[in-house]
Amino acid sequence: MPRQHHRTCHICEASCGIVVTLEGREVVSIKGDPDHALSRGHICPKATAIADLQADPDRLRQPHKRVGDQWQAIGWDQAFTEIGERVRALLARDPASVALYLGNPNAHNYATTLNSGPLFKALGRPQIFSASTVDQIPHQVVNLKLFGHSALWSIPDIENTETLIVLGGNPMASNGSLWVTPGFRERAKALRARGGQLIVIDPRRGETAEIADRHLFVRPGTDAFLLVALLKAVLARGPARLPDWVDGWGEVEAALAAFDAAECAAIAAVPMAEIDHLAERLTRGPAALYGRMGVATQVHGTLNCWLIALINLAAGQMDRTGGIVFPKAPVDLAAALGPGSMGRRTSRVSGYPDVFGEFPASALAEEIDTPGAGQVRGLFLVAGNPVLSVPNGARLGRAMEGLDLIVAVDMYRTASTRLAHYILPPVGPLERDHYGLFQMAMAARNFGKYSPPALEPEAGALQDWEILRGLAGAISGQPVQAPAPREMLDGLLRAGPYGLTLAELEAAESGIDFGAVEGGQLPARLKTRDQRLHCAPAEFLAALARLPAEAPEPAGNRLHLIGRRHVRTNNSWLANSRRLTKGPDRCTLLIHPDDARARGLADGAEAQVTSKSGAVRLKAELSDSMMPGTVSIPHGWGHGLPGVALSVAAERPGVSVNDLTDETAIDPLSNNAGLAGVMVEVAPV
Ligand SMILES: Nc1nc2c(c(=O)[nH]1)N[C@H]1C(S)=C(S)[C@@H](COP(=O)(O)OP(=O)(O)OC[C@H]3O[C@@H](n4cnc5c(=O)[nH]c(N)nc54)[C@H](O)[C@@H]3O)O[C@H]1N2
Ligand SMILES: Nc1nc2c(c(=O)[nH]1)N[C@H]1C(S)=C(S)[C@@H](COP(=O)(O)OP(=O)(O)OC[C@H]3O[C@@H](n4cnc5c(=O)[nH]c(N)nc54)[C@H](O)[C@@H]3O)O[C@H]1N2
Ligand code: SF4
Ligand SMILES: [Mo]
Repeated sequence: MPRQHHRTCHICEASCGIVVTLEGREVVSIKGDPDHALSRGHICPKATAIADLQADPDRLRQPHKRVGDQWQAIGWDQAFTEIGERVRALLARDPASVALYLGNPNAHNYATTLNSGPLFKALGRPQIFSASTVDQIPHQVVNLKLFGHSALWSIPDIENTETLIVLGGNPMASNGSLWVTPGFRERAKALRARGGQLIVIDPRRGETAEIADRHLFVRPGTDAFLLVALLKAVLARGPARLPDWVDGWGEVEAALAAFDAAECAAIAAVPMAEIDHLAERLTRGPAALYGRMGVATQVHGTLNCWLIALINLAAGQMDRTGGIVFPKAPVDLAAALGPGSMGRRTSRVSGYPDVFGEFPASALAEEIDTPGAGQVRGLFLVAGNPVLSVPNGARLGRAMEGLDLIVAVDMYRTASTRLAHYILPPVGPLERDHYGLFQMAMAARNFGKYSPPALEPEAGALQDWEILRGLAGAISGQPVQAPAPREMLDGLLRAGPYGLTLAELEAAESGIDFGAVEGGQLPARLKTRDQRLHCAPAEFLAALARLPAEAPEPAGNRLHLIGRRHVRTNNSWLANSRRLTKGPDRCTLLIHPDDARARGLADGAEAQVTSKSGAVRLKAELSDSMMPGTVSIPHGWGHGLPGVALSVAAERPGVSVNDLTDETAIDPLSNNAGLAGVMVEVAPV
């Protein structure tokens, strides 16, 4: 008898409701859940790939140990015992010699989030690196400095706005980020049907720009200049419309006096008339300026996120229905987690101050390949593939080859885990429970859903959190005594704004809807000591003062490299699903026809792309969707390294854009990687 399970898709932030039909252990179908108030039946092609993940013969189902280039399947007891001994030996020689890299899927697993602590503790004071510093950490720094808590999130209120400006995000491909907005297309359609405008500012006219009212090109990496010009244009239309709980505005205005809007606009290559139009829309009706990945992953990432907040504030859109709103999730992250601290220690080699306890992922390689006390000799990779996802991943891969011990918690042999000494795989995707601990705090509706496992784990299989506790126990010699994740979640829900129990949430198979997100949450929810919004942190003002001297150098004959996402990929890890990889080659170099012609490069021809970090060869795809002077290569490819055991991905391995990116380009305010606008040379092969 087929049976149905209502679940949340755990693959990306959109958190769509899905209905999985199973017969025995076989997935019969995966469909959108029409009764899910947040996603309203929407799914993307990746949801159905959960069936491929569950059934994939390449997915590891028991621990593996590498001896030379041979892999042996071993039992959990042996794995934990051997790892425990080896880690203790490393720590005895040098207590600072073990590091962790935490990858993106951790953010989609509440149980690992709540259970990493014991492993950190068992490792003493490990250096911690994560995908956060190749992604969203500037947003968190701005949350901390302005609102008092790194996890106090705000999002555009798309259902009530009249103008949505998207800067450096492509929700039509990514399904939204730091903004859980499943079915973006339908929401954008509704916005336009009510007479609203969607405006996209991006060096590529991508999938979101294609459905927008207006698209503007911006020179990669110059958004801070654009945003300064826009803020000045907003203020030129009248005084800032500030709520009375805002401090520091005078210092912001004084700092802006040093800038000329037209000069800034020229650096960004955006016409001043367009900027005036944006300012007009922002100050007219309910409107929201949203910035994401493309503006966060810059050396000015924090400055960008801050300026975006200032523009929304000045235009009177902060904490306003139809503007920028603060969702009210069943678990209040700003109450459940600490606010986040910065600058308590510095990294050994380059002296980067920590941000929320993390050093830049870009600095992991130098911590491994630079000798001396505190040199990293052992590495835990938890759900990450940094060789493909971190700038100059090739250097990191070379460095990792020399490590004494790598333990990967992952279910595949990837470009990174192939170098591990042990791979510890978790259960299949349908064999664990799910609650969107982080996602619900940034959702387009106030909503919650808990998904129990749809399948019993296979015999002897462990969940990620059980593996982390097993490792912590094996290293410390003390079994971890802590409540089960379900109990922890129950406590967090009870303490949350709706006082729910886990049982109540679990009983609602399509989740519980707590209604529309709304303005008017501040100042009550501010976590600053004085419950006021501090809009002029000293280090942000100092960075703004440095900005004029940091305009990108002229490109000359070189081109600016940017990335892109596609709805059928998810970072590096869904490339082994045939139903996703079918269709045209997606790992191509997008280049404007004029730039291609100038280099004698034909459509479909092989191009060599060279940067100061390295070179790759891939097929050129000519397209006037690219801003002239700019090329794009997607990330998450490069599965062709020896020892990678992904049989479907091996047919189309692609190349890694992070062989070209620059591990030294780092936002000093957040440790985030600067990905936007790496300079490259392009030539036909
Ligand atoms: N140039 C460039 N680089 C980028 C980006 C870009 O746009 N351009 N994007 C950046 C961003 S936003 C991110 S988030 C990072 C992603 O960077 P990473 O997190 O390092 O990489 P992923 O590709 O997400 O790899 C996830 C790994 O976890 C494994 N995995 C999947 N699910 C689970 C699970 O449930 N448990 C365990 N234990 N393992 C699991 C997968 O097999 C895979 O090996 O890449 C960043 N790098
Ligand atoms: N299908 C799919 N969905 C995903 C993922 C995936 O890999 N595939 N990854 C997930 C993850 S981990 C994340 S973090 C989110 C990210 O989600 P988004 O933030 O929406 O990321 P992207 O789709 O990469 O869009 C970034 C946009 O920034 C533009 N851009 C690049 N450089 C610049 C610049 O200098 N200035 C401006 N203004 N724009 C620039 C790019 O052209 C691109 O259109 O997506 C998530 N969802
Ligand atoms: S948009 Fe994201 S959450 Fe929704 S079905 Fe696709 S992968 Fe899953
Ligand atoms: Mo990400």
